[in-house]
Order: sequence, then C-alpha cells, then structure tokens
Amino acid sequence: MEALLQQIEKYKQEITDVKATTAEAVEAFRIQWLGTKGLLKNIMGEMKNVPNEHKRAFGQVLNDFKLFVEAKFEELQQSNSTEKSEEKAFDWSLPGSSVPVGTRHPLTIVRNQIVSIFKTLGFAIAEGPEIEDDWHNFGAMNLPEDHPARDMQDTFYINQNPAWLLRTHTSSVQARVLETQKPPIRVICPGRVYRNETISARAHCFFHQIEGLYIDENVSFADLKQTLYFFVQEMFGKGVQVRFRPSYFPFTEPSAEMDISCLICDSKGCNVCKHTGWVEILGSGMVHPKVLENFGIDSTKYTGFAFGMGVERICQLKYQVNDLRLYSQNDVRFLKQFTGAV
Ligand code: 2NM
Repeated sequence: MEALLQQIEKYKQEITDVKATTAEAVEAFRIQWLGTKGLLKNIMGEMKNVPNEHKRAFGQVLNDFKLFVEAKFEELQQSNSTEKSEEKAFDWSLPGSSVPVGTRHPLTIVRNQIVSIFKTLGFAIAEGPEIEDDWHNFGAMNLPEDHPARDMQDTFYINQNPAWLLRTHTSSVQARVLETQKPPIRVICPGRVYRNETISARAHCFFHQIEGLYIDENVSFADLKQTLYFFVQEMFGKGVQVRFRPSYFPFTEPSAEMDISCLICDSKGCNVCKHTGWVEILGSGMVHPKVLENFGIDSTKYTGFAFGMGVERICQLKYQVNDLRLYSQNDVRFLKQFTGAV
C-alpha cells in the first residue's frame, strides 16, 4: 500500500517532466498512460489487493491520479496543435496556389496563323457584322433571287425583321469594303458564319471562315495561284503539293477549288482524303465583273481574285481534329492540347 503510493508519486514527477513536440509523441504518451494496456489501467488493477478499510481513501488517490494524467494529456495535445497551426500560418516558403492560365482555342490559333501569313503579303484585315441584310450577303455577291442558298432551310433569318439574316459567308464584309474603298484593295475577312444544318461530326450551324479579296489593275489567275500556293507552303510546309479543279461560284468567273496533297497519309490514301491522296481546302476564282460593277468599279480597267476557306477544315488537317462538335463543346481535355502557339 505504502509502496503503491510512492510509485504513484514517482509517476507524477515523471509525467510532469514529459515534453511532446510532435503529434506522434502525444499519441505515444496517450498509449503509454491512457491506452487499454496503459499504466493507468495497470494501477487501477491494484485496487483488488487493497484492504477493505483503505479502499475508499485509495480510490480517491487513484481518481486524482487519473485526472492528473488526463489533464497532462490535454495540455500536450493543445500546445502541440497551436504550435502546428502557428507554424502553418507563418510558413512563407510554401508554394502559392496556382492560377490556371488557360490556352487559346485551336480555331483562334489557326486563324491567327492564316491571318499573319496574309499580312506578310500586304493584306489588310476587315471585319463586319454577323447579322446582315440580303444585299450584302447575297445581292451584291451576284447570288440570284432563286439561289438555293437563300432558302429558309439554308440560312437563319431574324424574326423581328425578315430583311435580316445571319451571314452565310464573310463575302458580306468584302461587300462593305467594296462600298467604302477604291482599288487597289487587298483584304482578308476572318469571322463566324452560319448555315442552317443539322449538327453532326461533319456539319454545324456555324463555322469560321477566312475570305480574301485582291483587286487592282492587271491581277490575273496566275496571281491567284501563286498567292494561294505561297499560303499553303507557309501553312503546311514546303513539301505540300497543290492542284486546282474547275468549279462554280456565282461571284467568281472562272472559279476553282484548290486541293493539297494529303498530309495525314502522305497521299497514300486514308479516310480524310477518301483514298484520293488529295484534300480540298479552299474555293477561289476571279471576281465576277457583275460584282465589280455592283460597286461602281470599272471591270474593263480592274480585275481581281477572291478565295474562301473554312478555319475548321485547316485545323482538322493541321491537328487531325475529326469531329466538328469538339470545337464548341468547351471540353478542357480537348482544349488544353493546343498550347504554345500564337
Ligand atoms: C469563296 C470562293 C470563291 C469570294 C468572292 C468574293 C467577292 F467579294 F469578291 F465577291 N468574296 N469571296 C469567294 C470566291 C469566296 O469561298 C469559298
């Protein structure tokens, strides 16, 4: 009995001196003293050996000791956690939380590349409204009244005013340039255009276009060919081959479509080139005299060429994007693949 009381006094001294500076040390203290196999349980076990007349007094001593150990444990826990949070609050060496910067949209990257190539050739950039009137979108461009492109099914009209529509090409911007400027004219018109289509992997109700227009004295089809050949070499590399196929557009005569050798399969034949080795990338032609006359430009003195291309198409060939819907779904897993470009 006396020995036990002495032992408890020794333990108290020992416990008073305990210092714990880490969470692990606090836990070790808890296991040593308060755990199911801890010393406190051990001493409590001695109760059964204490003679009946001393049980009450000894019980009091044991209870005090228990409270003493628990208070120490609480103290260790508290000093440890305040130390830790102070440490955190003042640890200026931790890295800051990063701010995601984002990336340019692939169509923006490709549009910028196309625009900068034509800028080196002296083309100016022109922009105009997406909501247009019939004249700028169709009439001035020599599209007859009964042309299928004018059909309600092909174009979006605006309810409030049936004279308005969403432009189907950026030729409408060129119409505005021709209204306000005199030759020589050398512009490219990038922008969003609309077609009334059912959305699929190959069609969308809008896409992005770049049209070009060059009007001066003595502009020939040779100028058209050389300009566009220069463009694809800059865009796709010097090894690219081109071919022109006769075509038809109401606003050009003669008209031609330009193909380039298939970069996906090196012209060996694949799905993209439909096993022909060639892929169509743009339409072009010599500006129709009627279009020039619509703007009071003397078509016996001036000639010009024009062309139009879809940015999505160029982007598909450059980055092998094979579903048009990816461009407008805003999926960052798609978008963040295009980095480091203008
Ligand atoms: C194309 C193809 C061929 C074109 C013509 C004109 C203008 F203003 F001179 F009449 N602008 N764009 C043109 C010519 C567009 O896109 C496939």
